[in-house]
Amino acid sequence: MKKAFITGINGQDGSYLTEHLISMGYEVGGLVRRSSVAENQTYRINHLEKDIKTFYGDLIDKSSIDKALRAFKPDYIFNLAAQSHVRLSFDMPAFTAQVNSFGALNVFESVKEICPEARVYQASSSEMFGSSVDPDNFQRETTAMHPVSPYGCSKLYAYSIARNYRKSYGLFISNGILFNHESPRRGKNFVTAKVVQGALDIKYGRTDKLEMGNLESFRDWGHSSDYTKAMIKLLNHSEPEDIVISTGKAHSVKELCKVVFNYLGLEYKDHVVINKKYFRPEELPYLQGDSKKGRELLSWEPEYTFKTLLIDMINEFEKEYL
Ligand code: NAP
Ligand code: F7E
Repeated sequence: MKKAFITGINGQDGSYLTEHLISMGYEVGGLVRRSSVAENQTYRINHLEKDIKTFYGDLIDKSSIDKALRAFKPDYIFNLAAQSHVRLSFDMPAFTAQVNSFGALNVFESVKEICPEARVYQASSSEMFGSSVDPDNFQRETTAMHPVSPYGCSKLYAYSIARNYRKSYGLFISNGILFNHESPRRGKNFVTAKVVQGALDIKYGRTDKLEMGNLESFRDWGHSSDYTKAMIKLLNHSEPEDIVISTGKAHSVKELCKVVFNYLGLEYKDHVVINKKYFRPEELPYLQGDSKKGRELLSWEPEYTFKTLLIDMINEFEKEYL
């Protein structure tokens, strides 16, 4: 039985990844932070509790990673833990770098010292491309990276040091450069979940308005369940690689609002109001990923489309209103 260890196991991706790994016969362990309100923290993995082994720890505290790796002895490590909110990374740039950059470095150092044979997945992000787009309007593995947020910069450091440790020390570290992916388990302050919840609040008479930021940016949105399957395929590939995972289709935030509100029989223009507080100091205007390399190398295809992703979120969120 292969052993997989996940940092960020109680996050959106960590929970889907755990389900996939268990269904494939892996033994799964993971790192969970100490939280003041423990009751709220593990809701995404409570249903998996009896099948997984969790360790208290924090990426900022290398000794906690060391202890967990020594005890669990993983074959695979998925480094998903991060301060993952781009807008908030402008409010907390140093903390974001501590966790996302130096936290990743801590993981790679621990792997080098304790389990150098383990295969490591680093959760890299399309946010690393920033303002850079190829002339055909896609971003791919070869596209220059010019991040436009503290989050993007922090992830670029982790991506780069992963490649450096691969070459310098022969570690098996792969970067999954994932474009936006969502699900019913998405944090409610990311735009898809915010719009779905806001539209449902309006449909069920709890409010009449939804305050939003920039509606003009474009994102390439996929489903976390599909994308976490690609993570497993990437670590089972014979060589460490850096690959893009995306749907290849860009939609604007405005279009997102339109689709969700229309599905619920509402007109978004009657309810959405702009509040500058949700704008970023610098916006990433356009993301559209070319995942040809990953699809061919890993025989991976997404099952969800933009529309079916949103319907999945609406249906799951709506259960709380019925
Ligand atoms: P998420 O739901 O925000 O989960 C992040 C996880 O990291 C949570 O379990 C969180 O624990 C944990 N964490 C945060 N700081 C930590 C620390 N200092 N030490 C240990 N654990 C810590 O994010 P996600 O959507 O699942 O994304 C997973 C990874 O992929 C992240 O690295 C993210 O940056 C990256 N990524 C995401 C996307 C996307 O669109 N979802 C795209 C590209 C890359 P708490 O619950 O205690 O906060
Ligand atoms: O914003 C716009 C906002 O916060 C998407 C993370 O998973 O994907 C995610 O980062 C867009 C932006 O995701 C609101 O300005 C408008 O243009 O859902 P988001 P993100 O910043 O793209 C990348 C790939 C990651 O790696 C990250 O971890 O929507 N937008 N109005 C808004 N966004 C939010 N959050 N709230 C608004 O009210």
